[in-house]
Parts: sequence; C-alpha cells; structure tokens
Amino acid sequence: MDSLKIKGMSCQHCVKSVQEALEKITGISQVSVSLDDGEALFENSGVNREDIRNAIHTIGFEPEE
Ligand SMILES: [Cu+2]
Repeated sequence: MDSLKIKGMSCQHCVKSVQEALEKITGISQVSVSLDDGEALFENSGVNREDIRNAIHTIGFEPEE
C-alpha cells in the first residue's frame, strides 16, 4: 500500500472527490480515503508519484510529498 497525506478535505464530499480522482488513474486500485487522517491509501502499480499528486491538486486539494 502507498499512502498520501492530503490537506483541504473537510467533509465526505471531499473524500468522495479524492477517491474518484484516484480511481480514475490507470494503475491505482483499492483506494481508501480517510477524512480523519487526511490521508489516502491505495495500491500503486507503477504510477509516477507526481502524476498522483497532480490529479489531487487539479481537483482543488493539497497533496503533501
Ligand atoms: Cu467537502
């Protein structure tokens, strides 16, 4: 499992947006997003970390390194 801390999620709609954005990326699977932890967990088969961060940033949230 990979993990990514994400700032800016404030409700379950945010969680769902992040979840869907990650699920759209080919190579990312088993996405689980926690509002309490401000964190996404997922399986990553070879997707560039920067591409994942960009997908989150594009929908208005702030991914950490
Ligand atoms: Cu929200």
